[in-house]
Amino acid sequence: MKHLLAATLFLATLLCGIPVWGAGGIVVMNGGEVVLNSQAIRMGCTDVVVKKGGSIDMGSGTITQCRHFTLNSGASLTDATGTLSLSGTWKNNSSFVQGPGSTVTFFSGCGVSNHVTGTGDTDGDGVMDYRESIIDSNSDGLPDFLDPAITVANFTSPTSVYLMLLLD
Ligand SMILES: [Ca+2]
Ligand SMILES: [Ca+2]
Repeated sequence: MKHLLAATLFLATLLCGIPVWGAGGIVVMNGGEVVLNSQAIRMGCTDVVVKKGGSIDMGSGTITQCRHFTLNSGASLTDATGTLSLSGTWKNNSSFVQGPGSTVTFFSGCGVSNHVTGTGDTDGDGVMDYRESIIDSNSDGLPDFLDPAITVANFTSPTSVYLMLLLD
């Protein structure tokens, strides 16, 4: 059954050009769309990448066991009440802002560490994700990049490091 599903997806990919779904994870290309509705996808420690012009509509679905999750510039994510669980890097370079109904959580595993980067502003507080990082400054369980209550940048600019070295 798994082989049949994989073959079907591969054929669909060839015919439609979207999405690419295989051993390396899911890549949603320009013009591609993944609609989860209420479905659950277990990624098995592979990555999800949404490229410019691609989109994922989470609906009430779940994506679990994801390693890295990337939204390129111009990518689209509709989170609705969806749930995403990842162990590696959240990279949002798109205009995606998380809505009130969805959940993004991190777990340990897949041989990688939890990390946040990208110039997007996932919590919509005006501070880019890579500046807020995964630190939970107010210890409420939400990392700063998902916590609109925290607008403090945790990023140390290279200039500051350089000055510290000079003063040392
Ligand atoms: Ca932010
Ligand atoms: Ca927090």
